[in-house]
Amino acid sequence: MNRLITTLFVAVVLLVTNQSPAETPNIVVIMADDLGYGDVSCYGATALETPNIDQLASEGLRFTSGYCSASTCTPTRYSFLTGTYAFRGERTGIAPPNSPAIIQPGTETIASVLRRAGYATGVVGKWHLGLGGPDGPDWNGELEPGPLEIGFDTCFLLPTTNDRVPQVYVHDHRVPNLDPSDPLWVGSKKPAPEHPTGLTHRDTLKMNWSHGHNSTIHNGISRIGFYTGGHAARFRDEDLADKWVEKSNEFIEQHQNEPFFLFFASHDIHVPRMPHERFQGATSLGFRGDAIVEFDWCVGEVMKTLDRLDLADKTLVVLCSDNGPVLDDGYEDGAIEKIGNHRAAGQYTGGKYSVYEGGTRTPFITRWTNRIQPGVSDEIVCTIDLAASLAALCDQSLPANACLDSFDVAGALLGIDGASGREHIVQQNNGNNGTYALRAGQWKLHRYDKQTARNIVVEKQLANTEVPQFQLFNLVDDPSELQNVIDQHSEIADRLKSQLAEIIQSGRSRP
Ligand code: NG6
Ligand code: CA
Repeated sequence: MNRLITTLFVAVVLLVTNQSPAETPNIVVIMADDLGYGDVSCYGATALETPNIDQLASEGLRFTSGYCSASTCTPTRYSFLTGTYAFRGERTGIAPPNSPAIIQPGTETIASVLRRAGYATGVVGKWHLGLGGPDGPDWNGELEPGPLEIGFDTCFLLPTTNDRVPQVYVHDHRVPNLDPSDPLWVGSKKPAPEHPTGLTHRDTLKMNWSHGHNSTIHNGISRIGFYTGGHAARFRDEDLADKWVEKSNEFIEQHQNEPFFLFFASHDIHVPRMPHERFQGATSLGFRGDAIVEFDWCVGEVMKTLDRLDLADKTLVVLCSDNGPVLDDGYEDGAIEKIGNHRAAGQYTGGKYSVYEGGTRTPFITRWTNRIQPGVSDEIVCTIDLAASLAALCDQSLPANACLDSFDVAGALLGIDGASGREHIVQQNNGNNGTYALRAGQWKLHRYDKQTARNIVVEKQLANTEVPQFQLFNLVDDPSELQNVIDQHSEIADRLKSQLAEIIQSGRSRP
């Protein structure tokens, strides 16, 4: 029914705007890394300016209840691609450097759906969903399965996340520029007693680590995990953003005359924050702020390409983040010391690793020039919904056993009058560890099966504190989730507890 309504809405909009209904948009999803609700100026930041993201928002729809599914990277990306909550899957927590592919070939994904609809599909940037078979990636050989086995025609990737080894790109199935006489080795144990690390050579580092991140050193930065070899293939952290822009623009240019889907997964503003020299010092917030400005520049460059190729009114752009903010995430980059009055999560409590709103409520903007009426939307939408929503926009039906938690909210994403977003959304932190929240309308239930949670103060993410298994908040009266009202509203809490248990147990929430 929902799908029928969307199709009708879209048909009406297309008629009103005098477009042929056969025309479906190109799709560009730009996902930032660790970007918080309050980190960009159109969401209230005043300590820095993000003119390109602001422009996207002023030409499109800015969501005040736009979510990612989890407050860490791997589970959000898993859910975005598969349309299924990550807590249903195995090994969906933060992936280690040698993780095998987490999404199995044959799984329906947003990319496979769009490919079936005739789209050219590409992913550029951070992957962090594992590569290779059960033994993990064969770094010197064919890196499969990976994105190409789940619906992407092409990929140009940072294989894990840049605080993890190795610092090499992956193009389709290979690490480019590998010299066979200098093979790449990646492991979790120190390869030789004399191998320099962030512990043994700490005084040589250009950015000190604060916790973890003290293994192999590359480019003056020590990382999680060890590696040797592959020197000709290694990149400089400072050049990542330029490379993503180059590859994203290349993909758009190559496919400008056919429908395309580009997933641009920026590494900004994840640690190690090492923006290009031309952005270093751009803000008063240190490298964390400078990385936000670098990300904003990337958004602008992609928008310029769409304009230059006359594609802005043929392209739906979605801007989102993979989880909320964190200040010190393992390196001494000044993020805490220089924060001043900047509120990375806006008015929300918590951030990365937490199921408070700060963990998953993030910047979320849609723009489709001349189709989306510019404005602000309070509808609840989530990155997990893009699979079903884009499928509906492209008139593709989803198999019953696919995208199990993805709702068709295309009408809300396009800002169509009267179209609503989700009624409820499950939030989680990392993998399948019994920490959840359920937002249903104005109410928010937290559930901690282990009765412990990361400290909710963004500046002090590492501390674990004891918490009651259930807490209830009223987001209208108390958006910052400071007053647990479970004792005053036990009947509402009971209803949400059952609803959450039902969503978890039934194995799906999509009708
Ligand atoms: C944590 C890392 C953190 C970051 C995170 C993944 C330590 C102490 N912390 O384990 O630095 O890498 O994993 O971030 O190692 S994410 O955005 O990719 O999920
Ligand atoms: Ca992240």
